[in-house]
Amino acid sequence: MAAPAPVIGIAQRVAVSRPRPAPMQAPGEAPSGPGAGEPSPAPPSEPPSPPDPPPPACTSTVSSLVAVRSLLASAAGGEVICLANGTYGQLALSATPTSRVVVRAEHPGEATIAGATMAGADLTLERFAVTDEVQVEPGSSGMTVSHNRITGGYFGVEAAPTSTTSVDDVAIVGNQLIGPFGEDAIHLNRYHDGDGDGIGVLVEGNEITGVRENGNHSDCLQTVWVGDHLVFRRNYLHDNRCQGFFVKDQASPVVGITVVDNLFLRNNEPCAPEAPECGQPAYFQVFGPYEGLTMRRNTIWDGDVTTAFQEGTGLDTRIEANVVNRFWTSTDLSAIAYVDNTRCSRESSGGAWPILVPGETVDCAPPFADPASDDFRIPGSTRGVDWAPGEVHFGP
Ligand SMILES: [Ca+2]
Ligand SMILES: [Ca+2]
Repeated sequence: MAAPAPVIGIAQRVAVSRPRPAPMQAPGEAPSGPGAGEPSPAPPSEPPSPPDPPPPACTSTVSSLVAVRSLLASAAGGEVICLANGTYGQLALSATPTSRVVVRAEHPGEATIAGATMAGADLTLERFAVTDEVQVEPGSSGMTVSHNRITGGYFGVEAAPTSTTSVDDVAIVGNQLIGPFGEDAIHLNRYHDGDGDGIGVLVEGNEITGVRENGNHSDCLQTVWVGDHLVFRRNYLHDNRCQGFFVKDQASPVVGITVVDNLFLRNNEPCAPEAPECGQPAYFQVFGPYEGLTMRRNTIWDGDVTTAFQEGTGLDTRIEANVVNRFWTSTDLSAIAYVDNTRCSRESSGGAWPILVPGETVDCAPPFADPASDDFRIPGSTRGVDWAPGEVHFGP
């Protein structure tokens, strides 16, 4: 097969285009990070995929944003406020009900909003067609963005516009995010597990496509400025030119990164017209320091796709049962647990992999079930994704 493209462009990429509170360190100038710890025992298996139940029944149906806001202002908790078919402006939600309030399209995908803001606590935005950014506000908690089709905005979903204030327990679940966006499909800052359930932000079951580098560092998922308990699972990224899963610029370790059962396919869309020489981003790119990183059963394949580790690692790092075309590191991963992975190439450039790589299979053409339909399961294998996109409902 053709030699992989050099990764130098990846190492030189920076994180954000918005104002930055701390100076960037050029790659290579940063300390190499703390030593890695002892490999941990295998974690328990993940819970099964949540089903996509029918939307909750409407308790009220209205046909204006003013009416939505009015109902929300007087909500006692537990309401499901539905918006009738139509095209509306930006939906600004702000409330702290005593229990969750859902605001959704009465008919999935048939109410279009020009973006949304979400402030307060325990609100769900569900089943809309969304043409501009969904912004979860700093200081909020328990916000859920669920089963929308988001097709515009500087960011598709931003949670949150802050480098300091935490945003607690956000869930971004089941959405379609279809680029191009001004920058990223999902942009996370300062996520935090406020309720102690082990999840600071949940990004699950989303389809992300059409994100192409346009010179603004166009990522499918970007997270910077430290957070804790990032959970990214069962997402379907395809036909992009993005950094797909990207963690960087933390002044202290991110505690808890769980990346499980995601399917990353094809990252070779053309550069956006605004940036014709944009280079080839890594589809999976994690910078240290962090503690408690689990990368398990991801499939990252098809085309020029790179899984890169840089600038340190940390305690309790486990890379297990993935099917990855190309692993690459510029940092010392020699003390991590790396077990039972299938890979085509595994490279280092100034970094190191463990001496012992139990269960590693070298295979540049694994017997995927049906690549033509993006079914990249390997029959009979416990490596890589255990689902296929055709079985999953994304969006409204
Ligand atoms: Ca939580
Ligand atoms: Ca970005």
